[in-house]
Amino acid sequence: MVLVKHKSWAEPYKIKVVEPLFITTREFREKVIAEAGYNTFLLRSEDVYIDLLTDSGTSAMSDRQMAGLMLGDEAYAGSRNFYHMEDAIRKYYGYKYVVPTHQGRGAEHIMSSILIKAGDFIPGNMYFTTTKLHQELAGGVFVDVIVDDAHDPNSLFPFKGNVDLNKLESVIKKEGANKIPYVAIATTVNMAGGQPISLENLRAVRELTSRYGIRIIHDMTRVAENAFMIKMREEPFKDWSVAEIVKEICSLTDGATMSAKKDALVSIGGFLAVNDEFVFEEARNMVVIYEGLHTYGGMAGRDMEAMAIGIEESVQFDHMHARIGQVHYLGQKLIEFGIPIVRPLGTHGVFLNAKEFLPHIPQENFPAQTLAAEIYIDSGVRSMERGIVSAGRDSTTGEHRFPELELVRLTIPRRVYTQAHMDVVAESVQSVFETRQGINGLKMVYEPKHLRFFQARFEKK
Ligand code: P71
Repeated sequence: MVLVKHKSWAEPYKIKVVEPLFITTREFREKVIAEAGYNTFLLRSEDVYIDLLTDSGTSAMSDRQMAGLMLGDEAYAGSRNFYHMEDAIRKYYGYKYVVPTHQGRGAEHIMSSILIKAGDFIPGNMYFTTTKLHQELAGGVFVDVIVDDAHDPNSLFPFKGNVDLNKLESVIKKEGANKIPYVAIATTVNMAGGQPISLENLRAVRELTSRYGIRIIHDMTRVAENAFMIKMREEPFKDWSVAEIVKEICSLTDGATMSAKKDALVSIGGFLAVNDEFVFEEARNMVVIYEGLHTYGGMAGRDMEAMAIGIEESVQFDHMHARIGQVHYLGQKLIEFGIPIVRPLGTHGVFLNAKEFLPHIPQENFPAQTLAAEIYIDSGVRSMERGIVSAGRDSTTGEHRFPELELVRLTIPRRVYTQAHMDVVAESVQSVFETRQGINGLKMVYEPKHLRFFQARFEKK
């Protein structure tokens, strides 16, 4: 492990290739965001200056990964890159059986279809949009059992990804263990602000679920980021390596779904991994229907090679230190400017608290959606709504869900932007904050049936 001798961190790489950025005018941005229905998902990427929509598939590859692309074995069956990827998953995550998919939601689809039957309940540490939708499509109902602190943007609790064990045990007692195919544990919790779960809590969840014979399925999309936070914040593990903590987390669960577009530093890809041979057999049957053969699952050979290398890079201490250091640099600036954000800072982005930022806009007029559009207009910085639009409608009543957290996510791709970009972002958020009184809300004029936030359209109220 690299010893940290100085207070400051620096990126553990130098830049070999650059991609130019273009700055547009405010007038142009006002026009294109209106044309995009005030939805940042509907903007063209070339009209964006600094793109903080997501950290998904947007990270920079290393020269080793790029070299790996050239080693792509594009055979239809049995590509050598599949076996490299499988070896890396076994080595760093420890799961026995691997089924590749095109991305995370492909794995969620298969896992949910195999394990969930109509009338089941899936307790978890907060919902994620695609995960919950696949649980519902399989006939299940998601039940939130995360600690209350996770719903409070001002709570400074260091492990807001933790499960409230009393809530979990009440659900098990109320519904019966036979109605709970698994407990869904995410590392980190995206919708709470990229918040980690502690190892102590995960061990307690394991102990409780084992008593009732219930599985734990792990959404391991940002597991290495979670492991880094455990190392930093959880005393007993301060001398463990990130890799050791990652392995320990995985060993406390029965299987996982992964969007490799985040931690694993690739543009596309994912997998599901399990220790149970029966689930593996079922998943191998399903993958050929929906994703591709069981040795590529929708990925090219080159993608699998880049993933194998990316997994190894993701657990390096100095990589994670710089990655999360950059997120915290931006967050700290915003705190100094007095901007309301979710605290403590998480791992993959900074989350603005739109309810406090725009207190005069009622939640039904979409304060976070409005704020994301205003930041784009101010500077060309693209962010993402994570509030009432993302929460969707209640599947039984058809009414909007009104989540406690009404957030705008400034998500940082890995190894892509510099501290100077972060300064520009912070200054833009500050200038929108100074003019917040003059900002009005939106009304929704088009609403798709599923995952509405991707394609919904709005007009100024
Ligand atoms: C993110 C994404 C991508 C995304 C997905 C849905 C709405 C908006 C943006 C994807 C995740 C994730 C977690 C914890 C599963 C997926 C799905 N996140 N679990 O944060 O964060 O993976 O995109 O590869 O299908 O921008 P997938």
